[in-house]
Amino acid sequence: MKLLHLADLHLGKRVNEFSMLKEQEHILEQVVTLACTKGVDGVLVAGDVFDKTVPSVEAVSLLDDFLTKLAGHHIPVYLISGNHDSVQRLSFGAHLLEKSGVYVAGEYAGEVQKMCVEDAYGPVDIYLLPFIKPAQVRAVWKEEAQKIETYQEAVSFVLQKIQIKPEHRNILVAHQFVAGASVCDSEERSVGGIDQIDVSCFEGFDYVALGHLHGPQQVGRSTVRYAGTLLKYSFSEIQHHKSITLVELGKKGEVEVQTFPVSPLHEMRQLRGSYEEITKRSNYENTDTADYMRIILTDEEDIFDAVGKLRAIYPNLMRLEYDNARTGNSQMMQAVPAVQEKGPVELAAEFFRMQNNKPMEEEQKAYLERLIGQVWEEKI
Ligand SMILES: [Mn+2]
Repeated sequence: MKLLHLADLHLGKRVNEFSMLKEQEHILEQVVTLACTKGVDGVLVAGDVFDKTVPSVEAVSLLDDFLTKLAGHHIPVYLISGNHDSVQRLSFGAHLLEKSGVYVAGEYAGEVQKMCVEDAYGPVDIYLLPFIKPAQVRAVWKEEAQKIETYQEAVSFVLQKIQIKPEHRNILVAHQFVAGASVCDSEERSVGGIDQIDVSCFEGFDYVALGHLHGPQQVGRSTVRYAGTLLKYSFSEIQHHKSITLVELGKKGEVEVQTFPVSPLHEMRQLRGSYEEITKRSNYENTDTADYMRIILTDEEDIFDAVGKLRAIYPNLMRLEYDNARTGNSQMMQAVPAVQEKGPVELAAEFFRMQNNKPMEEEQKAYLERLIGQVWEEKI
């Protein structure tokens, strides 16, 4: 059985104010083509279908188009909601869609949706677990789950409720943050890593199709995998090789994972140099100037209307920065990842120290930690 594994489509996303709709349309066409040429038996979409809980009309019609095309080729789709999706909106028409072979698990209401399919080697059970938080699990299971506080406990609890048949081949589609995986700037993760779960939660599943983290990667074993986004959504992803994951199940215990590179309309890249170097024809004439650009100018003097002038050459200039003695940007830019690695409590504590000239007390820190945790937890 062959299945495509996709995740984090983020339809409707804007990157540095540039709409990604045309790119997304282009890349989804590649998905449909690959699905047809490989003769797949289904497409798994592991959450974050839309970028916003209230997606734009264009984003909705892009998904509509994609699902209609796959249904037209009689390729079933198994789709879950991610932390960016609105459960209710994604679930709209779910029962009607099932008739066309589109299975949507929008909301976790106590049962993990299970789809049973079959091939020459026997049954395959596909479990669809939407993005869950501890509070949701407590709300559904009441007393039984009152002690659940962490994501780890919540996901373990929910998965233990599933009576998987060990003789079947079992697939799980999920949208969570598995500890040990590498992260990038376009993801929305919780504070202080409280949303992390351990890969051991997934024992018993032959393949785990994950969404949430945007870099394609395996976690723990080759059969627990983040498909990653199909496009680069931040400059921290310049080095990523975005791809479509194809999973092939043979008889029980045989799982093969392959990736197929995708090509966007425009690449994302970074240039650094003086205005003169960057605008010199011989330096750009053999390059794709329509790429999404981040340009770092090293001139000591600001260039008048640099963005306007540079866009005459690089129409898709997304970000312009200066790195010179005045901005001290080289230091600043090194500082940026350091800031991003810090949790909000740590950042708040630093700010507190700057404001008050004394460090935050342990009690204050603990209070803040609790408060931030609660805010994240209750945020739906
Ligand atoms: Mn995402």
